[in-house]
Amino acid sequence: MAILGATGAVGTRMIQQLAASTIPVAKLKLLASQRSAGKVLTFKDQQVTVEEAKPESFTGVDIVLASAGGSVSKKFLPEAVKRGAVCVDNTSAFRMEPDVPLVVPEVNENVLPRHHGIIANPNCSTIMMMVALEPIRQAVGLKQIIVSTYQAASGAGQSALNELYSEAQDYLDHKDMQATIFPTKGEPKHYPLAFNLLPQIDVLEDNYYSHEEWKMIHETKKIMLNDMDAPDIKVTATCVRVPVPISHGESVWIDTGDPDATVDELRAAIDAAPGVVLQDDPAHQVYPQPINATGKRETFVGRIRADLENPGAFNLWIVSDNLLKGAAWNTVQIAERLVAQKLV
Ligand code: A2P
Ligand code: 11C
Repeated sequence: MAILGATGAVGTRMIQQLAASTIPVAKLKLLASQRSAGKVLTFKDQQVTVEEAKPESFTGVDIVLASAGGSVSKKFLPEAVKRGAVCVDNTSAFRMEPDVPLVVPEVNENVLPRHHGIIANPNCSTIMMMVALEPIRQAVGLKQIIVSTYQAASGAGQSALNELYSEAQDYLDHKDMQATIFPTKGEPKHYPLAFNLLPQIDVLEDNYYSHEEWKMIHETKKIMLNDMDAPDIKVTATCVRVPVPISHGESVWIDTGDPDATVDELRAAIDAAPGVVLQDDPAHQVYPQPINATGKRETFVGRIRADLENPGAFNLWIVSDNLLKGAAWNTVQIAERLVAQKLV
């Protein structure tokens, strides 16, 4: 196996998740940029030296887990496929290609056999929403989703997380905060995230939606309905970066289309589903929080309330570790399913 982007916020967690997975790993290659070549990382009880990624790095590799950015995936994954590897890609590079399955194993593992060498891991904020809403869709139906996200700094990578910490320190030291990354690299303006909220994740498109919002809309349709433009579930999103290090939160309004649906039915559906934990005890102030979800593979759901004026509609609060279920764990989980289904 190989991990491309092994030194990053997601890559380092892929190493841990792989070590804890059911996949038998005979040999692991850790690949990153030239900057990290020679660095030594630990996999299980072995010391593994990081290598600079090159097309030849993938010779003899069965499975590649990639999280080194879209352009790096575009450059290397076709080379890996050419050399016989199956790639699970955590970037957005191939997600919308029709022959690339976009997979959340709890929801649509059935599309895995259609792969042609590349399987895409969805965006973190989409994955957690799918794990929470698919059981509701199956039990009572799903016609519409309106989501507002509260996304952690680590979604933008390790250097962005470091920037949040240094800004927070500067703020507390009464110094000017130095913003160079948020809202997103490559934009002309940067704003501090510490003690702030930024309603922009990724670039703003011509219609003024951010690319992150676009992903939530179209990835949801591709995962749930197998068609990125399917009209059967209406989706709209507002994505906001919050000064939380790890774990995204989402406030989600849904219309199930069933005016007789009840909170108890939603709770029962979530309680019975894999990968999602009901954490909803208002009498005892129990609800999901990023601080508690961090380090866990599951997605947590609470604050389930019926919309008081729209029968069949509900509000929910969803939290999950964006680096684990949102990225490293979902990627390793896909690889586990590929091995179990003998698709590698
Ligand atoms: P490196 O540490 O050598 O820069 P993050 O998402 O936390 O920002 O991490 C990005 C990951 O992608 C890191 O492992 C980084 O390696 C890797 N990476 C960045 N550019 C390249 C590249 N051109 N080739 C291979 N890996 C890359
Ligand atoms: C963020 N959701 O929080 C993004 C990170 O398409 O895989 C993941 C981007 C992606 O910034």
